[in-house]
Amino acid sequence: MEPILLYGFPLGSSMGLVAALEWLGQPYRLCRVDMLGEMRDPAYAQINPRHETPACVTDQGTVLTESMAIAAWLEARDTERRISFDPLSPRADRMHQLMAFVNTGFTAAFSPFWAAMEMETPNPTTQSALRQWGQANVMQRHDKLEGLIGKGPFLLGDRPTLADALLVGVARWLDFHAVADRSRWPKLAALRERIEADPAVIYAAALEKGENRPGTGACTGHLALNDVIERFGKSSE
Ligand SMILES: N[C@@H](CCC(=O)N[C@@H](CS)C(=O)NCC(=O)O)C(=O)O
Repeated sequence: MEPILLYGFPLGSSMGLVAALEWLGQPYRLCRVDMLGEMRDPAYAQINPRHETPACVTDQGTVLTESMAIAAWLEARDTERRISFDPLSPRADRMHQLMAFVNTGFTAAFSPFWAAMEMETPNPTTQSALRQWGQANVMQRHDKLEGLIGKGPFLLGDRPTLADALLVGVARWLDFHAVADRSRWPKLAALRERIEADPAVIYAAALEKGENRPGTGACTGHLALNDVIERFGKSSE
């Protein structure tokens, strides 16, 4: 069977993995998950007991969670090296390094903003402290990423890879939380503009918003979350 990527909306980090599947060009299916609703239902624990997206149902019908694990699964199947590099090459090492940076400190820096926004009983003092903490962290992680960006048009040279895919879903949180103007980091701003203008990213962002756009044709359709849970979910991990 074709793998199924469960991607979250609104503004999920998983949007970049949808773009990566388009770049990969192998048949896949999608399942759209409302992160503010159905992802919090007890039934979703059968897919991911941590109630997070992304998740992937592999071609073997097993559920794989965590962006890095899903990216590694895609990389292993990227025999034409469209979104990755020879695993024994220095460029593969560099790609993993950038992916790890994006998936850990860079992504985590935004957590206080999400926590402030999603407080069940909003407390302005706590929210302000969280935002202040988040602001310092996001700025610092952006400074570090700016320093890591090379001269090529994308993170690893002249074509987008899994590293760009992980970045594009998360980087836009800077604008959403109005942390700072993206022009403060010129290399990152130019990189984001390039990735965001990529047809696969435009396609993935449109799907996330519930719009229908033609992609490469690699996506053979969407499945309803209930069906995915029923067929592939398990009662405990
Ligand atoms: N470590 C996980 C984190 C995934 C993650 O944080 N996903 C967010 C959406 S981008 C989420 O599901 N958050 C839970 C929520 O919004 O309640 C991974 O890399 O896949």
